[in-house]
Amino acid sequence: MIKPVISIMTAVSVLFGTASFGVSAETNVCTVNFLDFDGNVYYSLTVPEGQQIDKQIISQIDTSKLRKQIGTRSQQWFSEWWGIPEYITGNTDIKPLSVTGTISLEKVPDKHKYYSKDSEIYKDGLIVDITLVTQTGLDTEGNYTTKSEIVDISSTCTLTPKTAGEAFKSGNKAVVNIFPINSDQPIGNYEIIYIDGIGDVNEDKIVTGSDATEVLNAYTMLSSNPSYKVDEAIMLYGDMNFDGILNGSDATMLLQYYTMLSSDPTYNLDKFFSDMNMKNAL
Ligand SMILES: [Ca+2]
Ligand SMILES: [Ca+2]
Repeated sequence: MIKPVISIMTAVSVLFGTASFGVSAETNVCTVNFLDFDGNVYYSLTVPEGQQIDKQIISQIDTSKLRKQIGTRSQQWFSEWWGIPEYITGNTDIKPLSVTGTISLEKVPDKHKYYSKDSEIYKDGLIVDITLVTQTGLDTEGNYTTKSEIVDISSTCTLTPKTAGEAFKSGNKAVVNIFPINSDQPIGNYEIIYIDGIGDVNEDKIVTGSDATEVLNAYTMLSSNPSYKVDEAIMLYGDMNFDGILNGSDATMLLQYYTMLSSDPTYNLDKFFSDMNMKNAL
């Protein structure tokens, strides 16, 4: 009675053993290549056919070097691996998805003319964008699908020089460089000029009520006598609204500026023109 059982057990054991041997001999080992953005092998591992890739191994692949500078304005970096099969059935290439960021200077600041060396360099009007193109997958024809967004980084950019004092240290013209945050490469630059003496029609290097009075007097003379020859300095420094003619508005503005200056010694013409929203002073 016992013998047949042993015989069957032996047969099962042999059969099992043979079957087992057969599987290991015939199981293929597949190479799984993780590619870089250019299609070169970045990381490689082997997986027995029919097996899954250990997710932990995938998460431990150092992707920090999957970063590529494209020209001076763009960078491409890794976001995720695309299309990892659940079971590996043959040699497999796995492509990376990426995000490409391109920085662009859309507009330099509005203000190009400065009237005080105490001013900060104004940033108003500056537009610097980063366009982010994120790959979301591959379509059936093998093309990347993407989504885009534009991020305004203007507020984090810095201007050099920072002040009109630095800019006009050795002349009345200067170039301002625009730097994106954490970058030592400017994204662009623009020229600024310094215009001295506006408002100081009597050329004593200070704007006071006397300057406003002189402008008002000249305007009064001009009103009653159109052929009245306005003093050159009054015309040059007293046309406060830059419209090319001398009138009551100029005297009023000059008086307003003098009033502001009297109550706040740090006030200056650049602040004044900015407060007055004087576009033609830019
Ligand atoms: Ca003066
Ligand atoms: Ca005027």
